[in-house]
Amino acid sequence: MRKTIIVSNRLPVKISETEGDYSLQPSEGGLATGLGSIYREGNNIWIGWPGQEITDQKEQEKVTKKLRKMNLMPVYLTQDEINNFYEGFSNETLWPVFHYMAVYAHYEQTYWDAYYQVNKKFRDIIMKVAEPGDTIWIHDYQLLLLPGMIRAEMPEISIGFFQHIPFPSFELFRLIPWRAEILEGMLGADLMGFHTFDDTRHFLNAASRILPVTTTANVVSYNDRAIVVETFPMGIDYNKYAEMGSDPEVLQQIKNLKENFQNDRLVLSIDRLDYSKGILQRLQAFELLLQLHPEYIGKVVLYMIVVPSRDQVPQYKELRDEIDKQVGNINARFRTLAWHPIQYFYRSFPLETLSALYNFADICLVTPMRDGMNLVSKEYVASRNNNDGVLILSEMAGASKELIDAIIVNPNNIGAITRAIVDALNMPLPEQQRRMKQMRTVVAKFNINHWVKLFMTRLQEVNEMQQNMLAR
Ligand code: GDG
Repeated sequence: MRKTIIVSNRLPVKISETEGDYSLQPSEGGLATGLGSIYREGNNIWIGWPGQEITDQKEQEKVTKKLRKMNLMPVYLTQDEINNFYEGFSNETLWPVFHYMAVYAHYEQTYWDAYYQVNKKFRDIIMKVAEPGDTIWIHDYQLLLLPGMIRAEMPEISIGFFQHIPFPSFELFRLIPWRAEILEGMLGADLMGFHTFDDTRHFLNAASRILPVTTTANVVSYNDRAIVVETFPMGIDYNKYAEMGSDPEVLQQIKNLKENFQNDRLVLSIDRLDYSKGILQRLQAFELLLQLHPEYIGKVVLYMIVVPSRDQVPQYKELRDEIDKQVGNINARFRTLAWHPIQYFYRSFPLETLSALYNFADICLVTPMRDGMNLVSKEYVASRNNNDGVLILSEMAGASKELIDAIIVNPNNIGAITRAIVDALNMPLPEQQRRMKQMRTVVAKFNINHWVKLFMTRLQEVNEMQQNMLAR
């Protein structure tokens, strides 16, 4: 029977260990939910790193057994591989360049070597299970070489690739010393997907400038194959967020928030710690708001959650220290006896708390410098069952191409963010509702299931086209 193989760096599972006993919990992320309908079926499978270093072979066998029961298959990484492939090439080379922060990029041969080797490791494991007629869907920037490596082994297999982060303009991409190898790897796929039309265009442009290929509209001709490159903006599990608003635990937390912030308007900000998220600029805009509009002192609160991430890496640690400093300064400068301008949390929260905040916040402030899509903006919209509330969204987030009824801002323009907050605070309810309704229609329709179906259907069509071309 033909099967589908999903491949991503991380498996959709959380592993916890107590005294040598490993317990596995499925993760609740959007991608895991969307792809759940695929990998849990029949003999389909999801291949990836379980997210924890397990060196002992016996332990590995135990965990593998448990994972296999969930249709998951592990790729175990050593600490060295985690350091050089994941934290190194993926997060210190590709991540900054793809997010237009090239000054943060390190181009290390050891990182590249590990990236190549780990992509090969993934390939070897896939080769153990892949059979002719199967479909393979590979995800994201950690595995850019994998489509090409599989193609070399199985020329006729159907391979889809989706990139969750931006694809930068050619002028940025060309900086990477291994740019040709990366593109060759990606072009092993039959169908390549990005969140936005600009990412798609940038990829096509980079391919045609760097490799001896011909491109027409959205097709790259390379090595006698036609690779289709298209835009698939990813959605969320809309119903989950809409329905969570009536969950008793969420309702209780909303009640608590109402009691704590009786007279305050709440501006919500949720991100992982990352320099691409524009957290410092957001703080500056909020400070400017209080400076230019003292009437909001004592009345507006910025509720800011930063989820810990990579904080052993110097740039991330510096960012964290700088956030601490700015939050401290703003709170010291503007606080009153009864009111704190910024409620800042450096930790993650359960989904119920997030949902309560999405429901309660008057404004959601999402101002990344670059973001592939940005799911927080969509989750806020999906949670607003009363159709009120205002989303302020950076034009650099992929989501801004769909959520055009948000207040769209350039995240580098601090004054514009401040003005957007003022506009949001003063937006009449009918206008809030008009905008929110439009956005909810978009988020509801183009949800995660729609996205998965669209990509898989297109992959099948492209594969049929390839088969016909080969038969000719
Ligand atoms: C990549 C791309 C693209 C956040 N804090 C908590 C928490 N979250 C959840 C949110 C949301 C997710 O994390 C973050 O959304 P992103 O859009 O940043 O997704 P990533 O997977 O990190 O990033 C991005 C995405 O892929 C999809 O293609 O949009 O551009 O960088 O779902 O709700 N969840 C919980 N507690 C928290 O404190 N439980």
